[in-house]
Amino acid sequence: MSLLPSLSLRLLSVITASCSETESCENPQKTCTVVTCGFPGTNGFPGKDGRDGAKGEKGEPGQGIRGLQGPPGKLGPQGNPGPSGLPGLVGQKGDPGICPDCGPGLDLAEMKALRSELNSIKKLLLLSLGKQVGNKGFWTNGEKMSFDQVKALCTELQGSVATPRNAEENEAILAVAKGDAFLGITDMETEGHFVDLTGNKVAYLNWNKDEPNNTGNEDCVMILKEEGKWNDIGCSVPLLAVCEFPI
Ligand SMILES: [Ca+2]
Ligand SMILES: [Ca+2]
Repeated sequence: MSLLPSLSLRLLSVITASCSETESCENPQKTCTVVTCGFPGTNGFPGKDGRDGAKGEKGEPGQGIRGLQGPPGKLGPQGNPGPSGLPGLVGQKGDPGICPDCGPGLDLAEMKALRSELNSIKKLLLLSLGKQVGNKGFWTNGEKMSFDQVKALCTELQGSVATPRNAEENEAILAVAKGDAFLGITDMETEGHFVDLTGNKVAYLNWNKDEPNNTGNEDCVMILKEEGKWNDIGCSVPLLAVCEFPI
């Protein structure tokens, strides 16, 4: 029962608050129509606590004494390997090795005997795999390659590209190659001036009809499998490799 007067007072205060603060209730236009102006009510109970406000900015570091440094943290994962470094300088030449089982070096007679034996083996191989004419042997590996590759192959085998000096050698090369093959003759230095691989002009020639014609910069020479005639041809065209060796 004691709440009734208090409620009336609160209602009165609400209605009173709806009036303008700057206008007096004496103004007939602004006068409340339901309840006449009365005395202001007493303050109500405090409302509930509001929500937490937004997080404030980080404060300035404190001015107190700094604590001791803690122990080091755990070892992190291994990083990716870095790029390779520059190659080092070439070291000095080492001392000659020692071969206790090699015995004393060969004398001149033994060297000659060994060379003779090596030549005999080479001759046997050429006779079985190639063809001999006079003191020359011709041999092929049966593979087609560019002129530079033929040159490199023959040099590696301590020979040179087959170069016929007469009709007999030309026939022997054809018999060994059994197909179109490079000869050790070019006009790379001077167009139309055909020389062997030592730079000497070749005396024996066996050109096919209308050759050499240098069609499309032909500076190398091939032996044709038909009749063994010659044609000048580009040096990069793959042809059979035939090497010659002194016997
Ligand atoms: Ca030419
Ligand atoms: Ca030609």
